[in-house]
Amino acid sequence: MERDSWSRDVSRRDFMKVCMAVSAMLGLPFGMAETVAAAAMADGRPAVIWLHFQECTGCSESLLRASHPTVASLLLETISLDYHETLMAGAGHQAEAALHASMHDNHGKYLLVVEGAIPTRQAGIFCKVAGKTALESLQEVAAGAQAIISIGTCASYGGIQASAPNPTGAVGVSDIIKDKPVINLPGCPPNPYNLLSTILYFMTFNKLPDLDGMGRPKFAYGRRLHEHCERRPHFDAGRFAQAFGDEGHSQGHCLYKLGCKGPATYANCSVNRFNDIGVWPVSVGHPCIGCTEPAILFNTAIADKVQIHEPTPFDSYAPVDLKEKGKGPDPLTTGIVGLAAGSALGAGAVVARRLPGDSGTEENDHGQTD
Ligand code: FSX
Ligand code: SF4
Ligand code: F3S
Repeated sequence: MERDSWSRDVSRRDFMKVCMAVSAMLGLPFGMAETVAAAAMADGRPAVIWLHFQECTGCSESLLRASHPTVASLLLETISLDYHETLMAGAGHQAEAALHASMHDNHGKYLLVVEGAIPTRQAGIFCKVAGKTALESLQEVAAGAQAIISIGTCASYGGIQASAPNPTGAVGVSDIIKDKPVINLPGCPPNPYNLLSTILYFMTFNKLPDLDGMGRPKFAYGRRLHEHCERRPHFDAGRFAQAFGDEGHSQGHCLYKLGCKGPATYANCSVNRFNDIGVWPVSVGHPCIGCTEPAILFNTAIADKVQIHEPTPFDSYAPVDLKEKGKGPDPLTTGIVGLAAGSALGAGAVVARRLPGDSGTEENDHGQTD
């Protein structure tokens, strides 16, 4: 049975547009948007308990800051958010009562969303809510959950709290909970569309989407964002910003030499952008810092270049014309590009060290300084 109206905040038209976007993101066949919409409109919204541990609340902020059509409105009307420490009106014993009522009434059926890392050192005393450690709360609430969504890099892998020397022994949910399905939605913060898509997928098919080896849904984290970056033609042509504010930077050239981690970062930011106004870090001139990758985020200096092991084909934008007057590489570097055809990164890095304005630092074919 469906509800007969959707929402005061979101028109039916915007609702269907979001369902179509979500269906496309999920890689569902054309026409499945209606099925997704029907699942979202069905009675019996899934109960969701949202716990906060060691984090900055940026995941919730990112969700609530989403603009028109409001992803937050869609999400909050699709689910029954029974407990969320920073959003709920209740506090103290009233909040605890709401948590335990939901756990009791929806035992085995609720979704648990965890935001933040879990400290494990000294029995987890570094994070306590309502007299219980994060470790105790997680174990207690996870026991009755149908599935768990770790939102953000902190809940997925420990995030900034787990960076060296990790004084509190912070870890992600899947390091502790082994007997429940756990899906990781890393990002610091993650894109709220990835949460909405995951929940709508769960409501439509009553199961979690396919995951990669790091517990991330393949629909969102299946490809490196470098493959779809709008600066990629510049990368392939060997045109790099050498410093923040230089001519290349202001002309939108590739940010690899400023430390962009896009070639090693699995995420859909370059396609599924933020804030519904089409922005993402690289589009506004900041190198990707690899916020979905635990091995990179807070473990690699922002200016360090990532090693590129498998150059990926560029498949979403037309190649830049290398002969464009006054802008392309010189004939020598063009020749190098030709010789290295099929190895885009190698070509880009080799060309880059010959561009005017380079500091002269020698780089190997993987873009790392010798
Ligand atoms: Fe913050 Fe969330 Fe980063 Fe962590 O996002 S944006 S520190 S991933 O848990 O609140
Ligand atoms: Fe885009 Fe970064 Fe790749 Fe350059 S290195 S093409 S800025 S993702
Ligand atoms: Fe994070 Fe890089 Fe996307 S920093 S938001 S994965 S562009």
